[in-house]
Amino acid sequence: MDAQPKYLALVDRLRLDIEAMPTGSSVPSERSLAAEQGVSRMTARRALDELEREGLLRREVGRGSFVTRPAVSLPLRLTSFTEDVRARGLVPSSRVLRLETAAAGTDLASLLGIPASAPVTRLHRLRLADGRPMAIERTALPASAVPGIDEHDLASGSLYEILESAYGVRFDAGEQTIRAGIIADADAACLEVDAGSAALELVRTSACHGEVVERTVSTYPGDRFELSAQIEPATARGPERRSALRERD
Ligand code: 16G
Repeated sequence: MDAQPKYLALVDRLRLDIEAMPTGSSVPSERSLAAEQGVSRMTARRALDELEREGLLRREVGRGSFVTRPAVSLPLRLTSFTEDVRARGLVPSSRVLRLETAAAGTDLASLLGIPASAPVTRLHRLRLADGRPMAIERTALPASAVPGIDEHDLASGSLYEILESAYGVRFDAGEQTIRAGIIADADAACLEVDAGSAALELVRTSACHGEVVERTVSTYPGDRFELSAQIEPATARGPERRSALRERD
């Protein structure tokens, strides 16, 4: 007996194809899928139903099916920019745009869970991969958690590696929000995109032993990046699958 129903094997194959296709491309119809893949139309239909449920395709009556991307708030792994870029076989680097320590102020204080008068280190970096600008990251760190952070080499080093080796901070919890934005005038030249163009903003708050140590807003050019996630049936149990920010085709 097959361990996996036929339509699920087809879903796995199609998911890989669809993930490699640009948004809006057309997906083969039930009938051509059945013929191409040597399965029944019922199996092809169930596979398309499942992909639609996962948010990977949209069906339009009378027109066919088209590739979409799921637009939801996603659980992500607490990996660093450095790790993500290295995993793609590229060389990460940074340019420090701003580094200063000053009072948090009310908004940041409430996000970090500290008094408004408490000092916060603000670190703004242009992040590059193989010398190409990828994102601007604006990080705020409660200064009391990272005394002397500005003495570290933040231009060539990884913040997460420094936090771990020098301060014993290894993030064990975090929250991430993904939102649309606009590239500000001040960021346009650095990112080599037009001011006012679309941005993808990832806002991450990371904590270690219940204490927030980082809040970072990462601004990526919206026309070059997309967020892709492995998704599972609502009934799935076990560890979360991965999500990844990747360059668009
Ligand atoms: C990632 C994190 C960011 C963190 C940075 C550290 C996201 C959305 N954000 O970009 O919060 O500050 O990594 O990178 O993934 P680093 O260790 O390379 O300096």
